[in-house]
Amino acid sequence: MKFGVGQPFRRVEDLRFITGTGRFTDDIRYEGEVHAAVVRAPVAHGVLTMVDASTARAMDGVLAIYTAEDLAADGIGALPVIIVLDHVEGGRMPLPAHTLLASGKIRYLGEPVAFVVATSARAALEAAEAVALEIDDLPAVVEPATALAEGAPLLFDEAPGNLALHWRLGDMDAAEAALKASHRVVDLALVNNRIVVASMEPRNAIGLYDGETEQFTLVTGSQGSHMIRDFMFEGVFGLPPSRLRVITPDVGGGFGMKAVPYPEQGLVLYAARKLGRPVRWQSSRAEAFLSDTQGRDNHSKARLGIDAEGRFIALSIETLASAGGALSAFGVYCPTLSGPPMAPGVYDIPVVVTDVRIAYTNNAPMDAYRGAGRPEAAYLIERIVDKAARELGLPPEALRARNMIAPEAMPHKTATGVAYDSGDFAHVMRSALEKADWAGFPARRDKGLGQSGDGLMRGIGLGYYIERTGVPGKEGAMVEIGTDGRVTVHVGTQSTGQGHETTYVQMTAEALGIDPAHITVKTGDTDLPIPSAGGTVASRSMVHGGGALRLATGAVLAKASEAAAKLLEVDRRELEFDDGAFRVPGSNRHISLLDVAAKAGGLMGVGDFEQLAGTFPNGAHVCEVAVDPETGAIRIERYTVVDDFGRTLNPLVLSGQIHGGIAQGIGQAMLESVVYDAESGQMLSGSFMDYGLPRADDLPLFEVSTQNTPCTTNPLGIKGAGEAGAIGAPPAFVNAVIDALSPLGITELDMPLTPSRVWQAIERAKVG
Ligand code: SMO
Repeated sequence: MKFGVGQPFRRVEDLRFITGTGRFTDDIRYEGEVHAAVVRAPVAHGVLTMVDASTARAMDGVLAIYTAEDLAADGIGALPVIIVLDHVEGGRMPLPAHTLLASGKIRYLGEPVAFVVATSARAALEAAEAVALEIDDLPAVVEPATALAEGAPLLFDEAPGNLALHWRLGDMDAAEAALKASHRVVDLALVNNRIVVASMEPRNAIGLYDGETEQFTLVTGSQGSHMIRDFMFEGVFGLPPSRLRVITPDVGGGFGMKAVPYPEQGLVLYAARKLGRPVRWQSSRAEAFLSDTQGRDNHSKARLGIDAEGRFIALSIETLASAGGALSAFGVYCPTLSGPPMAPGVYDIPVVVTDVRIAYTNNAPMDAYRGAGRPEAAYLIERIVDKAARELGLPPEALRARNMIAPEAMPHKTATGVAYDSGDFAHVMRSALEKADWAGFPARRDKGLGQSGDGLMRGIGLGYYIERTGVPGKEGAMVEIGTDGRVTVHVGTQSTGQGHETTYVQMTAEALGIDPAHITVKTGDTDLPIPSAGGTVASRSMVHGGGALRLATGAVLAKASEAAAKLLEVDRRELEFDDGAFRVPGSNRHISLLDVAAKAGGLMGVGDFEQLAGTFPNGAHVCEVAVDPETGAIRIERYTVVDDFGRTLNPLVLSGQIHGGIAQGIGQAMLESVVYDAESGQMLSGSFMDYGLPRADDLPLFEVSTQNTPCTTNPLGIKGAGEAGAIGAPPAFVNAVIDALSPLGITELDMPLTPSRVWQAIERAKVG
């Protein structure tokens, strides 16, 4: 089989990952390096009256202890806020400074207060524990509704009423009028639960400073070295980006959480400059629970207006969301620019409005988590459509089919202003229903019933998602062919486990007709010779990076064909390129690309790509569950997905992405929940003993396939696939469980559907 695009080649990076020879930040050592530990706030809300480091400073091995005062004296600024929006009433949202260390006030549990550097990690930790904090406790608010309530304790003076942002997309009056004119209005209240990101590799950072050149280097696990560089120097150090090099080696999971800058990255650089030594910080799992950005936490009330023919005519959503106790870089992005535009999903709904209030709350800062706003949108529309079908007495697939945007209507501009370019939603849904044997489900449901039944309550659920990926932006790539026949591909996207090396190697091998074993992918370094780099977020890597690589291989071939024409003494237009060689048709004259490169002293081509519009992957998830009414435990018996990704580069890598996404989506829907004590703001779910991540035996085998409709806004025809699994899974799972429990009259249940929550709902339903 020829190695090329579309084929299920095994991941080239896995040999090093499964043999323990990957190179993560923690595998990198620098001579003379020292270790840092963070002193973190032990309370969620309080006035910080004193930081006493005198005992700690005198401890063995301690080199320095820095507080907010030290940073201020050295002119160190705050972390940048990238998404800044206006209130719907007018006026810019407040921008309270996200400083590297707390000063004056504590606003969330685990907030960094002081930074300890010592000769060993152990000495740093012990000294951190000896730093005494004096804090006058304040009552905490951990839910957006309580934070926004009259008289709630105030987090930031700049944000009256704890309101981070009041934002709206659409016209409330128009929606009210349309709802009033509706034949029927379906209501739904739901909570999209707050979850931790739980990357396998926790965050880390090593800071280096060269006193002679005054250059900084930051080694850190991130979703893009270039973006972290730009963030760090915008505000924090007040220096041009050229003064900082960021290196990101292998990374074990990011999911949005590692796309943003963190205090510790600035602190290791600061300490490295102060001490003239490399400074290393490595997060523990306990710190990750407290200080990594968390995801979701949307509390929504929605109404869907339907006409007498079962057509959707209006959707109105009111959401409360939280920003946490510090404003993260994209902190307000998910519930505003990202989620609400996707509120109508794959349905033609003429009037749509989303009104959102984002509150400052005494808990971890909020930011992107796999899907970043689109999972919230998909969950809401797919839950309310399912509820509507039940109320109307229609099969859920029939109500969906009746309202889906037709392929003939593409491109389609939604009421929320998003231009879907392509897709055949009804076809994809039918395909998924067939593969899932939807029609045969009633017989399977009956296995639970009667004398000989197993007593389990079975249900089947459908979730159709659409998301916007690869949002407009630039990306660069460079391809170099050495005189030794080695090909090096430089890209600015960052794999955190997705298998980018495989797909980029596959694309390059096909374009250049070169043995994949001769191709190396280089990424994760701001010194790479590429024109631009946006990192890996919003499922953009293949859309943008693939686009850039296509241009770069084209550029290298253009140069090579010129050189080949000279070597073969023919006009360049006469040459054909096939299977790695330039040939003169009708003769046996030819020269391989590698020979051309060797004779030309090496070749290189640069790709400077701009994606002008979004891509719209979409698909249907079908989930089948069995609920044990005695215990509330849920077993997933069958799981089927059909996706439209435009074009499949590598089906093996692709299904790996979908599997992982489903696991995260089901994790959120079935088990995961960050719980803060409502009064103290202490975290009650601060370890994997208390926070349920899904394990392999919680999940079934997934049946995953594609029905692709090429994307028209991307030259490769692809639609981003990285986040999709996590978007379709929660509604499919919850709809299945509610279907199972519907004989008891249960129509709403909030994630996570843990055994205790399900059991309680069953018991309540029995009584009620
Ligand atoms: S949640 Mo992603 O890295 O846009």
